[in-house]
Parts: sequence; structure tokens; C-alpha cells
Amino acid sequence: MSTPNRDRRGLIELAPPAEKAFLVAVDTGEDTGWTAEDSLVELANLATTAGAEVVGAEWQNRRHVDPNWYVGKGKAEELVAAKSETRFDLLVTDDELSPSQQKALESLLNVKVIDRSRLILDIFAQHARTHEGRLQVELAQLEYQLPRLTRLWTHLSRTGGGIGTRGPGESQLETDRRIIRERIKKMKERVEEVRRSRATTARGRDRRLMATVGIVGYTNAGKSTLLNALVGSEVALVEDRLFATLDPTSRQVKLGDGQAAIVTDTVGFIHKLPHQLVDAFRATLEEVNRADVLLEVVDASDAHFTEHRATVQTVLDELGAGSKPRLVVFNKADLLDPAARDGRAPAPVIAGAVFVSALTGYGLDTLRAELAALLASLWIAVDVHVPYAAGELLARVRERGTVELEYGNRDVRVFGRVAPTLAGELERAAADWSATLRENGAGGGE
Ligand SMILES: Nc1nc2c(ncn2[C@@H]2O[C@H](COP(=O)(O)OP(=O)(O)OP(=O)(O)O)[C@@H](O)[C@H]2O)c(=O)[nH]1
Ligand SMILES: [Mg+2]
Repeated sequence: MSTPNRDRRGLIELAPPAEKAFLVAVDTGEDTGWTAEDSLVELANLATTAGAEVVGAEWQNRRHVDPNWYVGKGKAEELVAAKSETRFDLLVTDDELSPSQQKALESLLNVKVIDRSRLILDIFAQHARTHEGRLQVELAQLEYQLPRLTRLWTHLSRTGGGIGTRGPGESQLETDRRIIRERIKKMKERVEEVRRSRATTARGRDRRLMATVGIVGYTNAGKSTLLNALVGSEVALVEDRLFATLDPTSRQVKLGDGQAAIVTDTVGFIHKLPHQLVDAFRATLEEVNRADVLLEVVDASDAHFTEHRATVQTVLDELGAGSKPRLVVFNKADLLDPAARDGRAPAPVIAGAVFVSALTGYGLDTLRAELAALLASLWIAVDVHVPYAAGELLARVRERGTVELEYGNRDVRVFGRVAPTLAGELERAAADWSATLRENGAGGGE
């Protein structure tokens, strides 16, 4: 990773040469489970995914990040020497930089300086294919830029201040900020439109008749490969790179015993995922919130799977899906010692987890059976009265075939067991119905 990269003078290159990136991190010892070195390996992977060539990396143990230089002043000066040695033209820091830290490093090194968040945003921008994906990425980028404009100004006005710092400079900045804010507002409206039409399509299709399963997990864990394996065809894009998937893909998957579920593959998570992205991708990630259960795919062959799981949990909590029923799937079992995956030797075992290989098909039948069992265990007992007008809802309830309907004079009694989403809809319909009855002075349901 740190081999100096020689000039390729004399070579005619058709494609623009890859940017030469140098990576730097600070180890404060506060990032549970992660050393700066581990995090840098991941950062290198991100930089390569974004199209850069990593020519070197450094980290420093410090109690805190330096407010002026990110790393200590001395270390920052060492980077000047590293630059003449490796000829990097891009510096990437492992944590978010303040505008003043970025500016200080840029003037010292005379190269472009970006932080991990911006790198991730850039990868998302490169991989966004659909209208919705592009909208969300642009929204996240604007949200990332806005405070940076503001704080840059605060910083300048503090050092300069007073006479000469007002006038065109300020009004230009005010204009920029206003333009960005207006754009953010527009983008949010458009994202919301997309979200609404997606919700309508989701309702319109047969998916609500079936249980829904959301695949979640760290980026590159094999989520898309698993969906393809479960469906039996190549429906989702699989690539050995980070954030190959940005847009959700949903397919019907057979679970056995005639049961089926709609399984959705979506964007992966990563350590230090910019919060702007989580916010902007709420529309996409709503598939996760709507799911009856989550299938958490873990790359069992990755030494850091415990930390990966912690990151996934944090993001799920942020989305409000952290305590959804979940089946943990240890993927890439083919890369493990066979004794380990069969439970005969020490392995990354977690109670209730299923070992599979999405690549070879190992364990998929067990996974289908476990998923079916989990879904069935979640069904909720209902006994409610809904009006005849709720015909569409009743039709869906009937198709599940686990309830009995009693047709009364005034309304229909529904009792039996249904999936939680359906139970929620029934409870709401029943509550509305009894409110209507009360208003009409007809007393409660029969
Ligand atoms: N050896 C092995 N490789 C696997 C397995 N499952 C997936 N992979 C590989 O892991 C890489 C990532 O797979 P994807 O399915 O794209 O992973 P993902 O979780 O969808 O990743 P993102 O969409 O980028 O977040 C690809 O190179 C797959 O071929 C497996 O069971 N065994
Ligand atoms: Mg994927």
C-alpha cells in the first residue's frame, strides 16, 4: 500500500490517470473494536472503489483530534515529506474535517483534501443509477456542504472581522447559502414525491398479501448474492466493491410448505456512514422499516464481523428498525474451516444464526425453513369487528387463510392469526369502525 508510485512519463494515457491518494487517521482509542489501522484498511478500500490509487497511509495515536490540523502539527509537517516521496495529489482523512482543518491541510500540502464522509458521498454519486438514487445522493451532498459554507465563514470573520469583511463577500456567501437551502428544500420535496409513489406501488402490488423480509448488513457482506441465490436468478447486481447496491430490489422467494415472502435487498451500511446519507436515504430504507422481519447478512469470513454488526445495529436504531425481529445469517461459510461452519470447532457462532454460502448454496434450505418459522411465530391473534366497507382489507385477510370470518348484520367479525402488518391494519380499521358506531349513537360493535 505504501510503495512509492513512480511517474509514468513517456506513457500516453487515454483515460485520466487515477488520483494518487494518501490516507491519514487519528487513533484516539475511543472507537470500540476499531484501531486506526483497521479503519485505514477500510478507507483504502473506499478510496480504491472511488477510483483512486492508494500510495500510502499513516496514523497517529493522540488523545484527541487536533482542532487545527486534525493530526498533530508535527505529523502534518511529516505529510509534506510523504508528499514529495509518494507524489500524492489527494489526502483523505478517516474522520470528518472542519472547514478550517481542511483549509489548513490544503494550504500546507497544496493538494486536495477530503474526509471519509465526502469519499463515501462520492462513491454513492458514482453508483447512483436511478432517478431516486441520484436525488437522494444529491440531497445528502447538499446537506454535507451547507454547514461547511457556514462554518468557513464564521472562521474567516473571526480571524479578519470588522471593516472590509462585510460587503460582497458576505452577501455572496449569504446568496450561496440561500441557494443551497432552497435546493435542499426542492430536493426534499422531490424525494418525498418519489417516496409517496413508491409506497403506493408497494401497497398496490400483492406484496402486502405476503410477509416481507428486509435484507440488511454491512456493505459487501453478500446481500445481493443471497437474494439472487434465494430467487434462483440474477436479479440483483453483485460486485466485489463497496456500495454496489444503492436501490432496493424486491422479489418473491419460496420458503417451503407453499409459503412465500417478498424479500428486499437494499443499500449496505459502513462504519462512520455519513449521517446525511442515512437521512437522505430514508425513502429507500423505508423498505427496511416496512419489513416484517430482517435478514441480517454477516460476512463470517471477515475478522471484523463483530464491529460490522455493531455498525449495522447503530444504523438500524437510527432508522427505528433496531428491534425488529431478525434472523442472523452468517454468509461466506465456504471461506470458513468446514469444521467451524458445522459447529464442531470454534467459529463466529451466535445463538440462532444460520450458516450459509450464497455462492455455493450451502445452508439455503435451512435458511428458508428458519425464515418460515420466524415469520409464523410472529403472527398475532386478532378478534375484531370491521365494516363491510373494508372489503379490500378483508379480501387480503381471507387470502392468508388463517382467520375465520363471521358475517353479522352490521359488520364482519375477523378472528384468527395474521401477520403483524395485517393485524395493525385490522386493529386500525376496527377502531375507526367502533368510533363511527359511537358517533352514530349505535353503541359498540356486536
Ligand atoms: N466466497 C464467497 N463470496 C461471496 C459469498 N456471497 C457473496 N460473495 C462475494 O462477495 C462480494 C460482494 O457481494 P454482494 O452480493 O455484491 O454484496 P452486498 O452485500 O450486496 O454489497 P453492497 O451492495 O456493495 O453493499 C462479491 O464478490 C460476491 O461474489 C459467499 O457466500 N462466499
Ligand atoms: Mg448489494
